[in-house]
Parts: sequence; structure tokens; C-alpha cells
Amino acid sequence: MKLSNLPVFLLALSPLHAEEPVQITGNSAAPAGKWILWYPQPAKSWTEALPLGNGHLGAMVFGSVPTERVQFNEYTVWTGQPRSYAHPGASQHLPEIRKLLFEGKQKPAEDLAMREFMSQPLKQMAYQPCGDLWIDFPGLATASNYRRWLDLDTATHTTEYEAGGVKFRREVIASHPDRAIFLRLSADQPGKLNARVRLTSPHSNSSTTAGNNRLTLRGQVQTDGIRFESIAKVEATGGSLTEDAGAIQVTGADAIIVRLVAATNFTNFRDISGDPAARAAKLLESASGKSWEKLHAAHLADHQKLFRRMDIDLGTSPESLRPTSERIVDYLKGKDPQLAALTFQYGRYLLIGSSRAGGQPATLQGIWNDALKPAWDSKYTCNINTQMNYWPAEPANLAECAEPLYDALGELMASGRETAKEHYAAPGWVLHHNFDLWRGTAPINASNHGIWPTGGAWLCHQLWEHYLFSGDEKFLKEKAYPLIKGSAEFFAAYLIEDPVTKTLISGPSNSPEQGGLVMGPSMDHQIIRSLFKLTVEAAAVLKTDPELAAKLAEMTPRISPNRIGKHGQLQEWMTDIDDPKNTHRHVSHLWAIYPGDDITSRDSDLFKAARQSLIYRGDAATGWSMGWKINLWARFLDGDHAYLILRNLLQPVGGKKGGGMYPNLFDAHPPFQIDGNFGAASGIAEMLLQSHLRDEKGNFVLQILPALPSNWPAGSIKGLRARGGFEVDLAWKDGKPVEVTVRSLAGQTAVLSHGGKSREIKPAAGTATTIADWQP
Ligand code: FUC
Repeated sequence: MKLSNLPVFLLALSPLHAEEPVQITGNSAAPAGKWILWYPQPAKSWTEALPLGNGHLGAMVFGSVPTERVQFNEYTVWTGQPRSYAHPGASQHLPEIRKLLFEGKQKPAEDLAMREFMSQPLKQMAYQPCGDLWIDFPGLATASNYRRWLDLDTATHTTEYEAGGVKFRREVIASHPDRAIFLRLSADQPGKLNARVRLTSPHSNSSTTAGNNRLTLRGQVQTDGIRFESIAKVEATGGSLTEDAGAIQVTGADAIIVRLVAATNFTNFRDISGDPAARAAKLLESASGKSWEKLHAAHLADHQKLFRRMDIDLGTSPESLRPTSERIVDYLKGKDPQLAALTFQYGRYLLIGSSRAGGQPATLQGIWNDALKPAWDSKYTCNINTQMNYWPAEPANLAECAEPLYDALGELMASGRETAKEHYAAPGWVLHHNFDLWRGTAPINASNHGIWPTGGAWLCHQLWEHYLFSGDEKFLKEKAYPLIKGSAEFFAAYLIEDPVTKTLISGPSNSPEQGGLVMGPSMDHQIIRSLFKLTVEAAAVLKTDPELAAKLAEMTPRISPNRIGKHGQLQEWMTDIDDPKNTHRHVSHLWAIYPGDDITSRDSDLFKAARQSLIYRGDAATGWSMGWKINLWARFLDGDHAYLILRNLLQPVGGKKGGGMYPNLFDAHPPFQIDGNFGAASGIAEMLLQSHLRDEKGNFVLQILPALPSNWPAGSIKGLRARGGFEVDLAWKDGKPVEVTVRSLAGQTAVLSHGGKSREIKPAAGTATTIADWQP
């Protein structure tokens, strides 16, 4: 049957039929727990609701009375369908575009590129919401002792309130082992639960039917493309259950459990022949028949295996007991150091929720999106944003959460080969500044910023970082190296000699996302130089491809170098045209400092110039830009400046240049964009430990507390990861380390360094060395 022929119950299900909000009276106290976001009122908007996720489903829980709303996402509900975005024959115009740019004719070059070089179609597709689960609790006029909270340690959302002398409680989890969302509703007296459960979708081509204690939502995103099915199964202990007009009514129950699953026809980026109904039924079957206790225990074991790898203490105060939204408002007062620790743990929590093996990478909004037309399509922008999403993965000890990104890269290589061939007549693969579920790799939107070919090369750097952090040669050989090699092959063919400097340069490209189409933006050269170097190193580790390695080694020193300009700045472009008053959010030419290491503190002049560039760019910025600046100031070993930016990021949304936090501690571009949450988490890690430098023997230097701000004089952190396969616990007092424990996974030598002094240690693989009373 075609979907349009199905009965439509949407009118009866409309959220408008929800009852009026009830009046909340009385005060409630902070829930127990160390890693809590809590509120004494229900969420009125989406950015007040709290996120749960299992990498396949995302949920935003509102905790409202008398109608609970759980807005949910399924990870493969996107617009569009399998397709190639490459522009056949685009490469024929490449020489002319380059020629025009070399002649200084930017506008004609951009016009020609717009006509002949852009992806087909010009735009990529959008991540979509799936549905909403509603639970009406009729007859409530007032509620007291209300509170709702998210416990990051248990990944459980709880809502509590009292009404009519009865204490009600709702718990919600998004379980990874069971690939489902579970709700348990309970009361402290039997027979008191009356609830009406409904399931809707914002997609117009959707409908819900009720039967067999289940609500089944069936929908289609567009005429062709993704079809989805979601099932909510309602079970009551005591009381009775009836069905009407697409809803399930529970009357007089002691407790209720709702099991929610969802699936689509998506199999992979080239195949959408799956059967959503069969998949959803199977998911429901395996999520059924288990008690709440059993489900919750499996969920906890899975979540805590990742979450509890780390702990952090930056100081505590009574402020940490206040509702989270109030803490954000008052963070500027400097009395609430725990909010920074919570932000760190929240970044880890959000990565666990939005990016798990077998799923899709975290989008611009992680896995949480309620809009049919989300900002920037809630897709993957890879001239900073997608990369930033994964910055905490290694240092914050969640390496396996990056697996979806590595899987996506395998697909991007397939699609990117076609783009390399059609757009550049080059071997290997290339990814420009965006991709989507369909793995578009060609330049999108507009020639002045869409033509930026180093997105894939940057992501190869992250593959290499995973190898450096883990020492996992199997990963390097099987997953990383084919991608790294393919990217290096592309750039070896792509680079062109600049007629003026005779260096090898990139182009047509741009310095994201300003200055228009140019030849030779500095960021490209930093990324490509790093790519060539790491390819040579990887080939040596794997004892392979000596000819390619020799070729890259020969080309590397010919790539256009970093240059210092007339304002003492690191030049963003080939020519010295930087405007010191330019406060653009992108700080692309500082890639060399972080996340790259093309320039380090050992290159004193360039390091100084890069720092000067960051000063010119200013502190105020959008969320992700502040996230980047925290990491940069940490690399510039300036903890107080890093802290200053973190403080600005932890302001309520509304700053002139953007940024800030919503009440649910989601970061704002604005609107909500999750990269700032992840950038903040990695920035805090970078302030406490750095490991990008190596000594003359090639051992990693572990810089202990390299950028500790004066506001965190005493504290501790456990479980930070460092390059070389180390896990590090640190405790400090009066701004100085007092105890350092280094566990080694790979048995390598580590050079611990602090305050200009260093000390070599070599714990055997699987063992730890603890240094109390730090004496380098
Ligand atoms: C890039 C940025 C924008 C935004 C978008 C998703 O285009 O320049 O600020 O973050 O990605």
C-alpha cells in the first residue's frame, strides 16, 4: 500500500491537543550525583530539553507535566537518496581557473568555477527528525517538588514531582546494547498512573496506527528516498490498557514501560533497499521481554565502561548544587569551577551518545535535531566542524567513539575517487568542505568557499593521531593507511608550482571561509605538508611503498612555507594581505598550531607570529571558534587566556559575536551546534596535558599542566590519554603537579616535562609508574 493511502491520524495526535501546562509549586533540592544537569521546571523549548543517545537513536526529553515529550531521531533519517555529486568534465576547466587566479582575476575565476566546477546538485542533503513520543497525564492541575535531571554517569533522565499526594517518577534511557529508548513511569502508590501515549512525526507523509499494545509510526522523508518506521510498545503493571484513534490509554496502573525503536530502509550510502518495518519489528523483539532492571543494568554497564574511564576535579563549591541554567548565568563570577569539569564530562557524554560503532558520525548537532530545515542541514562540515567533533575522542579516552567517522572515511574515499577524477583528473581521493549521508565529496554551495580540497587530508591527520595515541599497527595498516596513501597520491598530483615563488602550492582553494577563491591559502599547505610527512612515516612503520615515500619526501620541502607578514602575523595567504582588524571566526592558518604541529614552540619566530595572529582575531566568536581558541591558547601555553575563552563560551547565549551555552549546556553557534561542546572538552584536556612534541630520539614528550589557569590552583584528572599509548592521572596543588601516574599500553618511553624540566620513564606495557612529590 502506498503511504498516501494509509489512514491519517495526525489530527487526533497533534501536540496541540496536549493539555495546558500545570502550575509547579514548592522548591526542590539538587539530585544526588557528581555529574548532574538539573532543573526545577520542565523544559519549555528544545534547547532546555536534555539529550540521551545510543549512537543510533537520539532523544530530547522535556520532562513536562501534564504532557511528556520525547523528541527523537534515528541516525539514518535524511533527505535525499544515493547519488553522485561529481560534475563530469569539471577538470577541463581547472587550468583556466588556475590561470585566471594567477593573473589576479578572482571574480572571473569564481564565475567560471561556479558555472563549470561545482557539485551537481549544488547543495547536499539534510539530517532529519524522526518523531515525537507524547505521554499525557490527564487531570493534573498543580504539581509540587518538581525536578528533572540528566545524570551523565548513568546516562539516565529522571523527572520527579508530586500531585494529589502521590509521588510520580519517570526515567528514560537510550540503550546502546538494546538499540532502543526505554521509559519507565512509576508512582509511590499503586493504581495511580493514568496516561495516554501517542506517537507522531513532523514529516507530513507519515501516519500512526495503534494495535496489539503498540503504536506504529510509518513515514517517508520525501517522495523517494528514506522511509522509516518507529514502534512504541506500551506495557502496564496493573490497571488496564485500551487503544483508540492511534493512541494507547493506560488507566489505573502501578507502573508503565514504553519501549521505543526506529529503523529505516538505509543500508549504506549506495543502497536504500532495506525494509524499515521488518527492521523495526526485529529491534522491538530483541528489546522486549526484559525487565527494566535488566535493561538498565545492561545500559549502565555499556555506558560506564566508557564514561568512567575518566574523572576530573577542578575544585568544588556550593554553586555546583544550583540548577544548571542558573550556574551558566553566574559562571562569570568565577565561583563555580565544577561547571568547567561538568562541561568536560558533558562533551564526553555527548560523544558517547552521538557516535558509536556501527552508527553514523556525529553531525553538526550530534544525533539531536528537531528541525526539518536544520541550520547548515545538520550535516558534516569539514573545514573545521566535523573534525572538532572528534578532537576529544583520543585525549578524553573515547577512541572507539570515532569509529563511525573512520567508517565514513572509507566510503568517502570511494566517492572521493570519482571527484578526484572528474574535477582534477587526479588519482587518489579528495573531499571538499562538506559531506552528507550520501557521501558527497565535490565542492558545494558556492565557488568562493566550496572549493577547498583539504577536508579529507585533514581527516587523515586524525586517523594518524589515532595511531599515535594507540600504537595500533593493525588499525594503521588496514584502516588508516589506504586512506592516507590515497589522499597523499591526490595531493602529489594536484600541487602546482607557483610562478612567482617557485614553491608548490594548492589551488583553486580558499582560506575557510573568507577571502574568496585563491591560489595557495596557508592552511592547505600546512595540512598537505603534514599529510606528506605522516604518509612517509606510516609507510616506514608498515615497511611499504618506498617509491611513494621517496617522492613525497622530495616534494615536502618544496611546499610553500609558513610566512611572517608585515603586522608580525602568520600570513593567512601567499601574499601579505592580512588585516589585523579582521576578527573572522575561522582561524584556519593557525591549523599549524592546533590541531596540527606544523609549527610548535620550537619554531620560535613562527610560533610568535601565530600567537600574534590569534591576538588580532580577538576573543569573541561563535561557539566552535571559541572551542578552537581554547585549544590554541593551550598550545600557546597560556592557561589564563584559554580559561578566559572557556569562560566566554560558558555564558548564556546572546553575545554579540555569537557563542554561549543554552540552558541544557548545548553550545551555540548560534543556533545549537555541538562542535563547541567538543572543542571545549578537548581544550580542557589540552590545558592539562599535551603530547604532540617528541624528543630527538622520537619519544613523546608529555607536557604536564602546560596551560593551567590560575583559577584552577588545585585539582586532579584521571584517565587522560597521551600519544605513545599512555594513560595519565594527574593531581596538582598550588598550580604544581604533586602526583603523576603514567600507565603504558605499548611500553614506549615517555618524557615527562613540566616547568622547563623533564624526566624519562618507561613503564612496561600494561604497567604504571607513579611519581609522587613531583621532582623532575
Ligand atoms: C562553517 C562555518 C559556519 C558554520 C558552518 C556549519 O561554514 O563557517 O560558522 O559553523 O560551518
